[in-house]
Amino acid sequence: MKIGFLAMSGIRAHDPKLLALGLTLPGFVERSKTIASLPSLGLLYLAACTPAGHELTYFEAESDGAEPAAVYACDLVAISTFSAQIFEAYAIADRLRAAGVRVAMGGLHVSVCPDEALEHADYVIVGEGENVWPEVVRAAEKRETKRIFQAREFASVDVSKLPTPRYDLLGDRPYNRFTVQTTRGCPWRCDFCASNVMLGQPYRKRPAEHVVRDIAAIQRLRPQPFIEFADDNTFVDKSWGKELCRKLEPLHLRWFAETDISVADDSELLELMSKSGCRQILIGLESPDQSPLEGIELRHNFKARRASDYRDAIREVQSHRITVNGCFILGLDRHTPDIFEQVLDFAVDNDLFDVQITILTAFPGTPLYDRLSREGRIIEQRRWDLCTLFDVNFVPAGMSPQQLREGIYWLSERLYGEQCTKRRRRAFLKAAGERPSRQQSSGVPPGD
Ligand code: B12
Repeated sequence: MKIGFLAMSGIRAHDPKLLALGLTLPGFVERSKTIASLPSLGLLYLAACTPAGHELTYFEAESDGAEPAAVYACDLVAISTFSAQIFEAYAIADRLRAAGVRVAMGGLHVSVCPDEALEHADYVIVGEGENVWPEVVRAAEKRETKRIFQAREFASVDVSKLPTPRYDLLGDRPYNRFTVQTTRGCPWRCDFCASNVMLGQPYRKRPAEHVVRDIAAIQRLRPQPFIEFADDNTFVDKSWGKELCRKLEPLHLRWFAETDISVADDSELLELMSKSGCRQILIGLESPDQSPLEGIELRHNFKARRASDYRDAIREVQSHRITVNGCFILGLDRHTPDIFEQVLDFAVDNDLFDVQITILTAFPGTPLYDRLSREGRIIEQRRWDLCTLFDVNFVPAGMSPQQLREGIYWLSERLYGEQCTKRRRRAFLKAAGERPSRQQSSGVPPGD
């Protein structure tokens, strides 16, 4: 069969004012460009797990939700989508099926809404795809009827046996970064986190040599790639993290990872990260002070316990020539309209190199979604297209939806304006020894 792998690309946001701001503020625009064009790692894994004897092609739908014409030549198309573009993905699936192409859909959204997806696809896959996908291909070959495949009915995915994703299928598309996974999962089950819905699984680490093997496959395509570790929390296990960094060092990479504040506890790890090419870590700080963080995790209360360390931790990480991208979620239950100014002050006072502000979002399948639904606080039910992190679709506890919107406009204009961006970065660039001709482009981590 001809099998197509179709990723939904681009960043989504509906709020017109925020979109307009995004088009004008330098920090915002650069960051969006950097991340908007990452390939779908999930699909590259599926391609690697496809039984032999099929012709495989990787496609991307455009940001306007249009599919490339060539995808209609496929017998089977695997679509991967998050919630924000699910309706665009369903429309594509409908068009493909009307043209006689069989469609399989998987990923985080359809894993929690499989019945909804089955109205648009022949095969819907719930959970991690690697061990299920060969069975889906066989079903499509035999033209079996529509059905839902549950990953839990197959062997669970052993991350120490994952194949190298089929990066070769990406051809010479102009990606500015490539994703590699080193771990799956996160021990801190935050109630808003949409990744957790996939994970009845514990936190899993891949063997460091397999990560190196996968990066070598990327380097065969692009000699000097910028690697984005597509993990939820890379450095939970510090000694494994050190082993990974030691193995990365000879590769002369530049890389980015998402992790938690505890990396700052281990200066040996930070030094190894820096030496092996770590340019930036993204940390979900969520709120500058402890109180709004109380209870946001289902267990551990990690972030609330560590909030008082945030300032020192940022300084410590950035002193190792690694920039911090501090993420804040606006609209947490204990946030009042003061929060916008608090975030601005925190970012400036602590020289945060990059800052990501997003709106609290109730993704389907999350404990947050259930709670807000129960409390009657979801404004429009099943508006998955508003799950962009930039649109308000709930009634905050400490302000009105309009105050939340206005607050994020106010904060975006200040945080991402040229003056403030320069000011936040000044200390890092100075400490980095005035060497940053490559580092000064706004919004992009040094070296990018
Ligand atoms: C890297 C990343 C991105 C990248 C790349 C996205 C891409 N094209 O794949 C970029 C920066 C572009 C991005 C953008 C966005 N992201 Co993002 N991103 C991630 C991150 C950190 C890792 C994703 C990843 O590579 N995972 C590794 C792969 C191997 O896992 P996977 O994709 O889930 O695939 C597995 C299974 O889901 C399944 N599967 C997936 N698809 C299919 C299809 C078939 C047919 C089958 C059989 C199986 C299958 O099998 C795969 C292998 O096991 C996640 C966090 C996370 N842990 O998922 C957030 C995350 C996916 N992003 C999220 C969001 C909200 C967004 C945005 C909507 C934000 C915005 N405002 O635009 C955008 C839009 C996404 C887009 N247009 O593609 C949310 C999604 C929640 C949701 N339910 O929608 C997440 C979960 C973050 C979070 N914790 O909230 N993102």
